[in-house]
Amino acid sequence: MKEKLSQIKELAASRLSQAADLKALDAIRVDILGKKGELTQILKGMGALSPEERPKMGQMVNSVRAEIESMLEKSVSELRAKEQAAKLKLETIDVTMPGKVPEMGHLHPMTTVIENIKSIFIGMGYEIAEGPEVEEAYYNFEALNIPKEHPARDEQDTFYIEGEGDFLLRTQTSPMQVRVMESGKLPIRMIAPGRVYRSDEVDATHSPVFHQLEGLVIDKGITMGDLKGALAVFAKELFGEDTKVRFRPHHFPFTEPSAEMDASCFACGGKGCRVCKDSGWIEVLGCGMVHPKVLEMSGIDNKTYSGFAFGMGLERVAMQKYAISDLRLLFENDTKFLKQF
Ligand code: 2NM
Repeated sequence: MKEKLSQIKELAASRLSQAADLKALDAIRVDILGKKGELTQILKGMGALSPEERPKMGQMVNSVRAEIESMLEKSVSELRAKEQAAKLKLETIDVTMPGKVPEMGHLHPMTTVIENIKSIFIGMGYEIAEGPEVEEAYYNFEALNIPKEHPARDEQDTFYIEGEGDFLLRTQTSPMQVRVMESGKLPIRMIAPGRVYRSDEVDATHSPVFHQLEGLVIDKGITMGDLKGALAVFAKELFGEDTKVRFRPHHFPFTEPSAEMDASCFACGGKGCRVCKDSGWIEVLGCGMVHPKVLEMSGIDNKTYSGFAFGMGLERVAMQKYAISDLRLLFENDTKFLKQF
């Protein structure tokens, strides 16, 4: 029995020295010290001993048990320390490593241009009016002096919505201006920015969806002089203090007289370059005095009130400002392109 005890002790020592983790140590504890463990089996076998031998054997078993327990404890704390050290090593942070730089986004060039133009007009006291892109045909055409058989309808034929009523995707933002005129509050000083739609094929200068910004000023005694003054200031703010403007006669159904405004080229100052195609001027917007019939249809007394209006394509402004040669680049959302702005 003595021999058996020292065998158990040796085996325990050798198994403990080989145990790789805390789980293995626990298995050893169960195998040797547990209820069905080897040491317990010996205690159970003590019934066969003589009464004199029994206490001696008991003492020996207990002391072996105590020894194994203390070896176990030592192994447990050693392994714990080892596991802790390994864990700490894994979790070590090298504060000298270069960090991952998060990619910063920025505004789309179209957004920059729109916000830029909006804030110029806000600075001049204009209010912003935004409204539906699906419009009643009346607001998009009739109310702007473009009756059913007018040729201007073909030029900007759009997408009609099937169903009850006469609905379409607006071809300009002027329906919003009609809505503001109809509301009856005067005077008016407003801009209407937003998406508009035309049934055009996509190419370098056309898209079935694009952005427009139109403006409207109505008050007593507004003249073409007010129009020219306001738009000259706008051009200076958009393209620079030295910018000059010129007006060329034009025709729009909703204004009379009508004009197109050019600004002297901001890139070459008017000498002629790639941006202005050697003309020294860039076409910026259409404008005119609101047609008396348009005022009348919206319920404004055209004997007392007059006004001017203007409209511009915002993609064109962005393309000129940033020297972008193909309109499609503004819609493709290719980050290689967008990162340049
Ligand atoms: C343009 C050019 C000229 C315009 C006219 C109106 C309204 F509603 F007052 F009649 N809104 N916008 C206008 C005038 C738009 O775009 C090239």
